[in-house]
Amino acid sequence: MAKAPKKTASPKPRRSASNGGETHQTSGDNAPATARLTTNHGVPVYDNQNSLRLGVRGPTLLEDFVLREKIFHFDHERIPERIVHARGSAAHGFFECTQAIPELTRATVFAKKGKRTPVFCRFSTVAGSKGSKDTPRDVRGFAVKFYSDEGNWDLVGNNIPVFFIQDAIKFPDLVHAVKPEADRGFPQAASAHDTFWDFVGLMPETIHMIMWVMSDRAIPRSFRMMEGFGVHTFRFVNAAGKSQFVKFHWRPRLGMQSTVWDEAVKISGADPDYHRRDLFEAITSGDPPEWDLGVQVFDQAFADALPFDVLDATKVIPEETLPLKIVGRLVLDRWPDNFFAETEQAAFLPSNVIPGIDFSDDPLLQGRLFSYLDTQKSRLGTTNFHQIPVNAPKCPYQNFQRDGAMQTQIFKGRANYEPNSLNEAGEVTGPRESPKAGFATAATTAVEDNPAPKLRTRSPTFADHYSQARLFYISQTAPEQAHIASAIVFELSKCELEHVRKRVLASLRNVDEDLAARIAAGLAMALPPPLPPAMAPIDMPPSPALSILQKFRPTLKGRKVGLLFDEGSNKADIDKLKAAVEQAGGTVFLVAPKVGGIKVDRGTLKADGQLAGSPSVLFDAIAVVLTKDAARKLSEEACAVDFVRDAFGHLKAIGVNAEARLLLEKAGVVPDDGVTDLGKAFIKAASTRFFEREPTLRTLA
Ligand code: HDE
Repeated sequence: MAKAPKKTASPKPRRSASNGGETHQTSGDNAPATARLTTNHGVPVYDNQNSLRLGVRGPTLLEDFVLREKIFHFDHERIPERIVHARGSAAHGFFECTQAIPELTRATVFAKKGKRTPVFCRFSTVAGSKGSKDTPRDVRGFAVKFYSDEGNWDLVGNNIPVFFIQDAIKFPDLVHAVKPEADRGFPQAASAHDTFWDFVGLMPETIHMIMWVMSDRAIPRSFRMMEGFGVHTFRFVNAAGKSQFVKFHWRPRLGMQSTVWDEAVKISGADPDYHRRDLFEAITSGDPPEWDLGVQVFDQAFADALPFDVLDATKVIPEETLPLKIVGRLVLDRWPDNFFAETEQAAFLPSNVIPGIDFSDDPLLQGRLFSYLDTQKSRLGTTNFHQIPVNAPKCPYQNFQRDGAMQTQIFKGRANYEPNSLNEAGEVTGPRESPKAGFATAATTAVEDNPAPKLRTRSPTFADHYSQARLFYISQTAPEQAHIASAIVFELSKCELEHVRKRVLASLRNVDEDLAARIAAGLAMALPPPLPPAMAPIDMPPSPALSILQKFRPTLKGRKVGLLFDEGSNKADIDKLKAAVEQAGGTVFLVAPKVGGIKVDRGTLKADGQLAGSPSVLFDAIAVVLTKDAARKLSEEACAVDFVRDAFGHLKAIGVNAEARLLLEKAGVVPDDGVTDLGKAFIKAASTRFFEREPTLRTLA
């Protein structure tokens, strides 16, 4: 029998004596070379605690190459953050084709039912810096890199299907307007300020996206509970070269869920990494999030019959007009090994398409095709960023591009040009073009067939700015409309310039008179005359698919219950509840005033989190299991009272044993359908939120 290979893991570091009492961990005399600390050039390091100095207390010597290399590398650890979408979290996984569509596209990703393609997916906020909170009101990026066997395809989308602007030339203005104001450097990760709303009022094309961003879609509960969209119209091209238009939609299997505004604000203090942690926990606990990929495929005749231009990224094609065809699923099941190397260095490029996928002439998309390649040079510092493992294709790739900073490939031979005939001398000759297998731009109308002048102009087919904003608003339920109105009141209330507020109000009158009136009332302002629209809006039948609540199916799957207990709590009740929640697909997080172990009625129970550090905003529902004494004691503790009051205020279910009701009274909870005992009723209640409670709690616009 073959001997088991020797373990090469580092032996336990040993502590050695030190002169100044500093801690030394050493690899041991017989340690394998892999256990030794070395410089970046492989020289074993003798002491990692002290720099080289003249005498015991003298000056440090310039010759200390160990110190200089370590500090040099550290000094340059940061790279420029992304100019937008700086804050992000990512995971590896796979895309599985669930319905082959070779008649629509030759993209091998969709070639065969069951075919799996590895992916890397990064979610992000847009406006905030890399270290900003996870839960501002903002659009979320939803970027997927498919490592296909014919190259990388990057679907660099958002969780909102439309965009603020129609032409790439306005992007720097939009981003300047939303980022912290230039003179004062605030607000961070927030659109609630003058410059953003100034831009909005002056650019009516933003108004449809504004409706979405002011809706609860912009304060998602989790990345796992967000939809995703390719936004632009793209093209599918099949093997015969036939091309059609396509729009891409990601649908979360857990359903779409959001927070409420007050909750999102408080989460950002309690856990600025809320979404990152949520994704990390789901993946590392073996509960990988999944999405279905739906496509809307249509031809030119269909596009021509629509009342808007499919090249205009501020428009959706309602699902009721063109239903989604589900063609695959995305599973994110592996957290990156190293955040910087993978998540931070990931470079997505909308220009990364593969045979079978092509662009439309959407002027926003066309601008993006330039921008992303360009930005990688300043962010990652080299044209060779594609060689970083997270960016490198997983299929073979070779060409005659050479050299450049940080070249890691060692090319053999002298064939660095083409055509060459070096093969005739028996030398390596290099790769060649593939007329059949290669990416060929879809044969759409050639310019020669359709002579057009060069123009710097906007198509009149882009002029309807309001119809779809109106469609979005009328498709929402009453609580969702109230949230949109209240969000706009909140944001405009943060604007100091009155004329900015007024112009936005004037624009909103074209969306919906009732909405504008509610916002004016919320601001205590008079309604100005409507802004003259470039094109009079048309009314369309509501599209329930645009609403979160109309699609919501109650579920405990992927949701977290915070269970508060204290000394003497009934362990059997806690165990029973935990089992019931887990059986329904949820998880329980135990909260107590102290974490080390608390005496309950039978034994000791350790909490997962301390009460002061685990407010109820971090959970989807709460349960409270207390003795009468503990309830009395906690009624005097602000964090315990807030735990209950916030859960109630954020429309969450509260399960409670009889003895703990005292705490609820102290928190001003008026029991309703969402306040239950610890039995089955709680499991049902914890699977949803209680929006009907809201009007009793706060004045919404
Ligand atoms: Fe981006 N965008 N964008 N964007 N975008 C970037 O690329 C840009 C737009 C989106 O997780 C940058 O590598 C321009 C629409 C995502 O790494 C930059 C325009 C949509 C991400 C850039 C747009 C997006 C970015 C910054 C107007 C939704 C993060 C760093 C034409 C469909 C990807 C980088 C990741 C990132 C430019 C508009 C989504 C500067 C010029 C529309 C998800 O190149």
